[in-house]
Amino acid sequence: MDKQLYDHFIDLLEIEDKDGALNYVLTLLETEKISIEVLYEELLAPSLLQFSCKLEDQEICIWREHTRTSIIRTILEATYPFIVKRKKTVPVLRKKVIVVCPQEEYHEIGAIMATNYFSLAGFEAQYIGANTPKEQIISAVKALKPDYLALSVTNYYNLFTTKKTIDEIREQYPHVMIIVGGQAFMYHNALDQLTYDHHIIKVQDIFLLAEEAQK
Ligand code: B12
Repeated sequence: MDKQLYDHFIDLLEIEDKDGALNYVLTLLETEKISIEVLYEELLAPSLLQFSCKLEDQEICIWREHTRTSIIRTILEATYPFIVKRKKTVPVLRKKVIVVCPQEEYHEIGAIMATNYFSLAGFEAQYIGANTPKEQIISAVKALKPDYLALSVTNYYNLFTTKKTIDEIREQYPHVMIIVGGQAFMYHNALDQLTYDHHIIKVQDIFLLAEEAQK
């Protein structure tokens, strides 16, 4: 992607110009200058992951980070019509995935992006939400009968709850395939105690999973 596009987007975010940033992204999508994938991976994700404050701005850092997150969240939701449009061109897999963040996990931008990727790859994808108690995840699995349960975890401290959730799903619904994704799984040994079927690091790899699911 053209670095100028990213720099301009960051300039708009730096001055917290929500309308400007939203219009800029929507124009890029409408004119097909960028794809959803490029938008998510090269504009939206890095704008959060690389957020930093100057030393003299420490006092205003937290609310500025929250403001930026809120802008990105709005932009992400505003891309949904483009997902709906593209979904019509994608072969249907007849595989259902539910995406969820376990209890105490409030980071959900990555989970929403992953859900949209699942949709673009042909899955029937449903995002349940952030901070979802184990009982609610089990209830959703019971009601929706998914082929896959995808857990998004960012905070390392939520891995214990994640393990308990997975163990119970495994026991009650052994045919449901478990997918894990998110920053928490990148820590050393993070996956050791878990029984999972797929650990997806790059969201693009959801398309590879779709190919495998088709076989
Ligand atoms: C935005 C943000 C928040 C927001 C989240 C809002 C929201 N609605 O999501 C709020 C303000 C709520 C927040 C709160 C906190 N945060 Co915070 N937050 C961030 C920040 C700046 C960006 C996270 C983000 O959205 N990244 C962009 C997305 C797109 O990236 P991603 O999540 O990695 O997702 C990608 C992949 O991982 C993957 N993926 C993710 N999930 C899944 C799932 C599947 C199935 C698949 C296939 C792929 C996949 O796909 C995505 C696209 O590539 C990070 C900084 C950082 N370096 O990450 C800190 C960060 C994650 N937070 C951190 C912390 C410590 C906290 C708090 C504890 C702070 C506090 N003291 O209150 C709380 C914890 C809340 C909780 N209990 O969950 C730490 C985590 C450290 C750790 N222990 O692991 C970080 C790393 C900041 C830091 N450098 O210290 N945070």
